[in-house]
Amino acid sequence: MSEQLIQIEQHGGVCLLRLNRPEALNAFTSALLVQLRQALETAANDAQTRCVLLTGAGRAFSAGQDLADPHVAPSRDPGAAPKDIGHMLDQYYIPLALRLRSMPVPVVAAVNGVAAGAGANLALGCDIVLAAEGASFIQAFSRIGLLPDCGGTWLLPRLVGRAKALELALLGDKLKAVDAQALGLIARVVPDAELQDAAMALAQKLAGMPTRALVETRRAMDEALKLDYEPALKREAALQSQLGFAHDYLEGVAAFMDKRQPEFKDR
Ligand code: T3D
Repeated sequence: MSEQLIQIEQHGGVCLLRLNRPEALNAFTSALLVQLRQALETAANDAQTRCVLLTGAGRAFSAGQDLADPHVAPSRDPGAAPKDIGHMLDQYYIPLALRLRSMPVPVVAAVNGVAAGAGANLALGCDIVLAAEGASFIQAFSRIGLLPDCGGTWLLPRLVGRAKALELALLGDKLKAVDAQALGLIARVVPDAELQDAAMALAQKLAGMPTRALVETRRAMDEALKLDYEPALKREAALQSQLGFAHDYLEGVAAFMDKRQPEFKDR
């Protein structure tokens, strides 16, 4: 049987996915990337799952691409043909980044330690990012002669503006979680010992909310980034129109009027 590189736990409506190569700071091998993609696909197709929570085992979230992986690491043999990193991105990382961004449920990242390179940017692509006080973010790419991938060039300027994005990307310095929050790169920071409980409480809260409305909110915001004001207003109206015909809107209003807790069902 192949090694379990993603631990999967179901907690009610929350599917917890834990990157599980702690001895290598959860660095991504192709096997880990495949298992993560499969786990996300399973969660996406599981009607019980209403929120995904992504975290790392051990002291790191992820150190990014495994630089010891012979499939991607440059060979030291002077006669060896160079490897095409773009191919690795096309094959593994782009589908993964797109899958995370298009999940039919909200995705929370609980960054438990260092998140470097692809590890940082896959976390930053999640819907809500929580980090432990001791966690950090490193755009490690420039340190090894690369540029930020896994959405880094798209996400960073949008999250923190061009000036800070370029500073983070060019220098590749370690950014503490509190500083990441102050910049607007991540949503929340909690004491180390409280991260897992805080992240699970947040994920459970999201799991009890109207999933479809949450996912359409993500979609509307991502689309609005590419639109002018008026087209964005019209796009909101089109998506709102669909939500207005769905069960959860009727239920939300009825529960409000009846002064009871709503039971949301749409996904
Ligand atoms: O290549 C492609 O396909 C393109 C895709 C690129 C995407 C990317 O992610 S590029 C960026 C790759 N990541 C990095 O460059 C980060 C490299 N790691 C570090 O800079 C540091 O390890 C950390 C800052 C993340 C943590 O530092 P520290 O001091 O807490 O831990 P450490 O001692 O450096 O690492 C602990 C172990 O994990 C160590 O192994 P050992 O000596 O105990 O046997 C170290 O070699 C290993 N490790 C850490 N990061 C990686 C790694 N092994 C393989 N790949 C890694 N990325």
